[in-house]
Amino acid sequence: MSPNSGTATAVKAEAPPETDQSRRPQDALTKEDCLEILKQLYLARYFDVRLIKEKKRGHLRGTLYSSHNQEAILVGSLYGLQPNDWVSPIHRDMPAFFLKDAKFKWDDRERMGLSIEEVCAQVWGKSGSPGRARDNWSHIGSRAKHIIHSTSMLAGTIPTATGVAYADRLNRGDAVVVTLNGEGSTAQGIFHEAINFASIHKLPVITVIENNQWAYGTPNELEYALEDFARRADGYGIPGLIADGQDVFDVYDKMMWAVDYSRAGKGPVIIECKTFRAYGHGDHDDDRAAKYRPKPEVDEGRKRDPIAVCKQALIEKGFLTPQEANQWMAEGKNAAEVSNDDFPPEVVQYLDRGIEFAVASPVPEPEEAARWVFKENG
Ligand SMILES: Cc1ncc(C[n+]2csc(CCOP(=O)(O)OP(=O)(O)O)c2C)c(N)n1
Ligand SMILES: [Mg+2]
Repeated sequence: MSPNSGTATAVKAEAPPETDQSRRPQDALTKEDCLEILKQLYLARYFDVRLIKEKKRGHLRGTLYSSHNQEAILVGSLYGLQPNDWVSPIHRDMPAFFLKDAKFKWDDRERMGLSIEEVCAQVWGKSGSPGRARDNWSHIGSRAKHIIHSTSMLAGTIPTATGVAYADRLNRGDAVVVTLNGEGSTAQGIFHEAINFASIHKLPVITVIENNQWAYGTPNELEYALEDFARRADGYGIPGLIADGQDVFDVYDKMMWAVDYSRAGKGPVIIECKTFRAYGHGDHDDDRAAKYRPKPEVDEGRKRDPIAVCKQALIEKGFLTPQEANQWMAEGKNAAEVSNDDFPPEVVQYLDRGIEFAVASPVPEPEEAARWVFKENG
């Protein structure tokens, strides 16, 4: 008897329309949407370069995990979600905390994302922040805003996301849960356990893998033996899509396909977004990374800046003239080379407001250190 015989039929996931160019979700986006998407890319980039500058000036403590060159993954994954959908960002995804549900309402404190004030206060370690200076910057979340708390344990958020999706289904909800992870996380056993469970129970968990080709000092070829990471999905009988992580509209297309699929109750999806880590693992690793990654590899990986790729797409869509595209030129520049004039003024003002709030916010009282460790009385 062949080991493959038996009564169970092989699970076959619906084929994703990776080659179908006639029905792209991006083609339904209005000009206003597309310009907002470009602005959100600027916003994510400006957050990153501004924090690098603030840290160099000695205004910040803690490690900075740059999302430079990976912004299209954040914006493209989040833009089409419903407010009640859940997201689970990790260390490299700081802008995701304020980009969730930001579409046209950055300043609305009621929206289903953290405000720029809360996120900046978290980075500055102040009491006006969700974490109240008790932990690393990126270790924030909000149950009320449907953001799963990030942790240091790589892949640790995927089982949590699976549990959130399971609970939502039991409560007859229609939310999808989007987890963002580096490709390094996928070597954890819990990655397999969580996705296996989600696929068996057809839970709406969309796992975005930001494949930036490095996990700290470990390159892709020492992380997995497949050509495309997305093929791991085959082992769970679920779709595994590949997106161009530099192209916000390609990420959006793959994400919207996955959202439709998962929301319809068909189960989880993995989306591998191919990109490249711009700097070291964190700013403490920049000098070492310059030695363990050959310069030609870094130049190649950063050649297609997501802001430039988006502008080109908008020109082709007829939503931007070449003159308008040249108005702000942040692309291709490191934090040290870029100035406020390279960004739309509203982007700079938005961050200014967050930073002003953070700086003015007090540090927590010393008595707080012993609070929220054990169950509080009353
Ligand atoms: C379970 C676990 N193992 C190791 C670490 C230490 N660590 C933190 S980030 C990191 C590399 C992560 O690489 P990747 O998942 O590709 O994300 P990237 O930093 O490239 O965005 C490692 C090894 C950890 N936090 N958790
Ligand atoms: Mg990585």
